[in-house]
Amino acid sequence: MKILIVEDSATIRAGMINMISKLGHEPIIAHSGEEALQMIGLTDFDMVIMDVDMPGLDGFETTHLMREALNYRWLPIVFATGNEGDEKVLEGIRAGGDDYLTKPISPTLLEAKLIAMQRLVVIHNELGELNEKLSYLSTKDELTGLYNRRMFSQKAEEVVQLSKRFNKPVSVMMMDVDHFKLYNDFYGHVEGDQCLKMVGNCISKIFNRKTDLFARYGGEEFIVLLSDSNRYQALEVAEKLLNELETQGMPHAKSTTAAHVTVSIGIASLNQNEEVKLGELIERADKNLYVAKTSGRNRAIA
Ligand code: GH3
Ligand code: MG
Ligand code: MG
Ligand code: MG
Ligand code: MG
Repeated sequence: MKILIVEDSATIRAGMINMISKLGHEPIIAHSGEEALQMIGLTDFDMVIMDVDMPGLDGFETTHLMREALNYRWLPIVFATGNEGDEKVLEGIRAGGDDYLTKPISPTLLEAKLIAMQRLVVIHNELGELNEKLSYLSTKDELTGLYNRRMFSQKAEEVVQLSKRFNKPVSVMMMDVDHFKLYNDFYGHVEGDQCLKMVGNCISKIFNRKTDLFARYGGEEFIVLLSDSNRYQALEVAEKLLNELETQGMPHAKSTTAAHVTVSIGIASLNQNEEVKLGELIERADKNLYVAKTSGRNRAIA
């Protein structure tokens, strides 16, 4: 571990540097609370041993400010108190300290505290990674890497509200892979998954404006929200997607629509001055999707 020693006394500093180095850790020095605070963000360390009594900012004030500067990212802080008594210990823990050592510091106790803190750091980092994974999983669809339905709904609602406020058009596109059951039955589920990935890739390629929002909505269904686009503009991009799928030309031997994998698209647009919610737009897009399906598939209906 890289251990930041915040200590104004040269004698105590020298002793701590010696002990910490012997235990195989790397000591980093700050001569005052102010210096320690300046180091945040510039120097990397895993733990802090903080003197309490210092001229200028004392250990408690420094801890408080350090926690703030770290934006509450956790970092173990262990106080090194003199023999000021139990009240000081309580005050230190309240100020944000995780543990304390009493001066003169016993090398054995220092070693014990470092082991305990290192264990906490490991657990903390593991939790942090898990948390990151979880928040990723809660927004993305694992197969295609596109947003999932949850994330889409969350973001799309905001876009629709903003569009209404600024009186801009917005369009929703529902798309569904044609004869996908037959695809799975003929090629198998693994190939079926590859097919969905391909469709996902085409969608990311075609809907490439920064404001385009798209997601895997469910099984073989995808959804797109186009900001600042009316039904004609939406139809135009939808055609581009149909063409892109044709260019990709992934064979679909069992499709009665085309020799390649195709999708059907239903579009609904929020017209200027119209008061509708995202849910109603999606419903309307779904109805047009049904029309696209029943009128021959591989097409967009708005
Ligand atoms: P249509 O052209 O009318 O849309 O017909 P379809 O066969 O595509 O529609 P249907 O709803 O009957 O079948 C959808 C199929 O999609 C059934 C389901 O097993 C399959 N499916 C849904 N999710 C996945 C997935 O993640 N992977 C694979 N391989 N198949 C999936
Ligand atoms: Mg001191
Ligand atoms: Mg479907
Ligand atoms: Mg279906
Ligand atoms: Mg389908």
